[in-house]
Amino acid sequence: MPPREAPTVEDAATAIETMEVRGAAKIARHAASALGGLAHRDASAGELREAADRLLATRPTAVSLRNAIEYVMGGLDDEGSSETVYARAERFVHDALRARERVGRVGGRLLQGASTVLTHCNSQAAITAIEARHATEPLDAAIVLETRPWRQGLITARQLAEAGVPVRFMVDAAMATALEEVDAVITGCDTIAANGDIVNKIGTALLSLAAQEAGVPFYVAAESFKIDPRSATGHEVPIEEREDTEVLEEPIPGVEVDNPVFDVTPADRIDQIALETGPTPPNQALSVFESIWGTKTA
Ligand code: RI2
Repeated sequence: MPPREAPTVEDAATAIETMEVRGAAKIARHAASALGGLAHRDASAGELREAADRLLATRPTAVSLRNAIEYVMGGLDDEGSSETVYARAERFVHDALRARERVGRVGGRLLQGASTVLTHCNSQAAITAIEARHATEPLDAAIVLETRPWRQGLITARQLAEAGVPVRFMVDAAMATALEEVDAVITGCDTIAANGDIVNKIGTALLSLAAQEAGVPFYVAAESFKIDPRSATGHEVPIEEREDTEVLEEPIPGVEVDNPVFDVTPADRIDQIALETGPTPPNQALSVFESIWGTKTA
């Protein structure tokens, strides 16, 4: 990460808030880069702490953001300096990208034997896994759900099509119909709770239920920095509520809009999580976090 290319803290915070930069891993890398850039400009410990708070307040659900910030800011502990903060930011960005490649390979192996796979929302970890699977043996199709209200499924559909994967695009409500011909579901996630529940884009919980009913395996692709040791279950993770206008452009008098953008998929509906260390049963994800990040976070 060349320091000159690092965004300013305010630019990074605004880009994350407005979802110009989105995706659990990408927002974590973006925040780490911004802190690294600030540290490189010899910011004081106070300025760095203020910047960390500003970045932390941008999006509440994805623990990847908090883990990245805590890891980078850990450079201030034990006589650390802004130089240590910069070095940690660089290391986080580098390790996060390497972790995604590994997650992709692990996820690709989990999808072996599946000819038609289905995904929801836009997760670079899940896309990397689908691409890895397709590279080993061509898929018949990747079914991509639209993912209301932001329609991030469109980004996924484009990315997979550009990678040469045959894509079929369906509305969210068609998931049960789609599952009749799907061999495996794979999604990303924003947070994995200590018990292995995952928090991902709204609709994932329903998808996991439909997959269970249809007897289709449900996999999650995620880097270990999306594990939240402080949330015992997914229901302790704060769920972001976004603007009403994302759902209903024009208000209707007497109609209230609720727009929760994430939901909780219980651990017992997840077959395996593809972490960078290998396929992991959900209830063992926490021990992977502790072995990788336990001593590195602040
Ligand atoms: P990667 C996204 O959140 C989606 O919920 C996606 O499944 C998750 O982050 C993980 O994405 P949003 O920022 O880190 O679109 O795998 O709200 O790219």
